[in-house]
Amino acid sequence: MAQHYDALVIGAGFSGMYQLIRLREQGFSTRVVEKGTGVGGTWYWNRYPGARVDIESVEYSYSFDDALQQEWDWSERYAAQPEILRYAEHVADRYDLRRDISFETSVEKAVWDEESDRWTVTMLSAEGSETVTASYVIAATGCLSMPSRPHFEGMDDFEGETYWTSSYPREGVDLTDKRVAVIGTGSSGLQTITAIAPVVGELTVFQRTPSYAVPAHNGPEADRLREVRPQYPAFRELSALSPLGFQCGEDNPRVMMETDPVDVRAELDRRWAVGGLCFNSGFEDTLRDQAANDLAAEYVRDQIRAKVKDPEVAEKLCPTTYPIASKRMCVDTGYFEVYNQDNVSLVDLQETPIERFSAKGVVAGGTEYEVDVIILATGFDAMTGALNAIEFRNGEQVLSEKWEHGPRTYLGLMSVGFPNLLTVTGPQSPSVLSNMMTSIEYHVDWITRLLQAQRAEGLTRIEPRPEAEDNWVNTTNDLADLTLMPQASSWYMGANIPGKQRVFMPFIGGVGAYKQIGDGIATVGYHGFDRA
Ligand code: FAD
Ligand code: N01
Repeated sequence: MAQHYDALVIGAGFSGMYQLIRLREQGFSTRVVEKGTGVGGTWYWNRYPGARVDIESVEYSYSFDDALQQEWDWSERYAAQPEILRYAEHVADRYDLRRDISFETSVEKAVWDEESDRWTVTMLSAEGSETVTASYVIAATGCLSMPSRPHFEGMDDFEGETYWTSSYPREGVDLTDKRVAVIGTGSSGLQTITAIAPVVGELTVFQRTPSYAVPAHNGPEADRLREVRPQYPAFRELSALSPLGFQCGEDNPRVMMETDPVDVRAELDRRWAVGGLCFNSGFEDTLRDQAANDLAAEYVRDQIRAKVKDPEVAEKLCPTTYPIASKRMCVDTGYFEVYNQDNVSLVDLQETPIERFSAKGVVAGGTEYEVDVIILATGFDAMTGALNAIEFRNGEQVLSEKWEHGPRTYLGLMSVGFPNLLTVTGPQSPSVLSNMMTSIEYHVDWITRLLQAQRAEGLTRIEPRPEAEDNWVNTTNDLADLTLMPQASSWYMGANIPGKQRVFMPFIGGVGAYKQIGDGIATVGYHGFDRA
């Protein structure tokens, strides 16, 4: 007989870990299954040089236990990957999580059984295949956990070392004095480039599309912690109700196009000086009015021009082909200044595309760039990639096939045809448009409350109604269409993956508004769901 669990949780990143804590507290038998050898998810896999958060550490951390937030000291305003991984491991130790986590095990398939209201889940590990059953499957598989690895002709011919930022060796790589190529200039690329430029011999950056980046103004976190700690619960409550899941002082944002240009400039200057992702929160029309967006974008381009000495290189680093903030903005720690170093050069792939890899390096625009190491920072099959990689099946219906033309969910939590399958930060929830920790905690709490309600009411099945899903999908799309977001070829749109349907995947209505909707739906007995 297959082992049975109340809940099977896929993934041991911050979502899966917190889900385990909550379900255990409520007495649900729970097993977590994780591909990696340890906890931490994103922060376990992405060990590339310079990896760090773009949300301040006092916000990008769990809020569910005041004792935890009181005892943990963040060293920096924007913590780096090793510190975040230590934090994840601390949480695993503190709440004794590992005993319910199967590491180095991958969930391959889950099949719904209408008779028993259970999922039969097949997973693979070095020991072979194992089948278990679960009343609920909770996919905590991550929005940015399925790397996108484009193939370049001749990749196998390259005689040097090749690394992907999304699976960078845990022991690190000695790049001292080496000739290094970095392909990709999103957040991962920017952080890698900034971190390795001082140590490598030569650095060649292959850029297809430049990124908008705001300075982090990173530094010690001690003062901020002293300020926040005494009022942490109230501070977290404000974040949970804010548009982005962290606080940007945007309680009363102005309309840029109705504001005196001198005041606009002063506000942008002020936000630039503070640094970080709050740069865009001063005006509510930045993301919906092209003229406002152009002003903010030009402000950032001017900053780039001021930082980079060579005007030609500066222009190449200036993003012009998509609205500012229509891709998640990068938060940098001296990225643009790197191009003032003699050992750093930029190859603009718009002018000279990569033709192939050779034994000695990368060939672009007829030039062979000889290097010892190639680092690829080419991003992720975001939001749906990890979910679609699992065969979720109910009879003839498979989730990845249902989602072929884009994800269809109710609240980003469930999808019609797949009862008792819940997704943490699933598509059509705020997820990647927010401080993910806030969104993760909200979803996990919502799911836990649901499972408690099911148990209390003696119910064993829940599934969204088709009309609720249709309405939610339409709402999500309509909201996105009110903004400039769909104009960008972003991973939010699935545009970075060849053949993937272009559809704006996250819910853009804001974290606070989403919470109010989600709370309301739960409070009235799960409106829009069929329960039995
Ligand atoms: P993940 O951390 O992605 O964990 C999912 C886990 O599921 C992984 O460990 C994976 O191995 C496992 N898994 C997936 N499929 C299977 C399967 N079939 N079987 C078994 N295991 C499986 N967000 C922010 O808000 N702020 C930031 O500053 C920030 N920085 C980021 C930096 C990087 C480099 C990246 C890639 C993302 C960043 N994010 C950030 C987003 C980040 O993914 C979330 O903040 C958060 O860590 C997600 O946690 P999670 O548990 O939901 O998913
Ligand atoms: O991935 P990306 P990422 N040839 O998709 C290029 C989070 N994150 O890992 O834009 C050449 O942004 C691609 O070019 P283009 C954060 O949410 C946060 O950097 O498609 N180039 C692009 O430049 C972020 O948004 C942090 O033209 C190719 C790059 O590779 C998300 O994760 C740090 C190519 C990919 O950029 C993803 O960021 C890291 C090809 N064939 C990640 N294919 C923080 O700072 C792709 N590219 C918190």
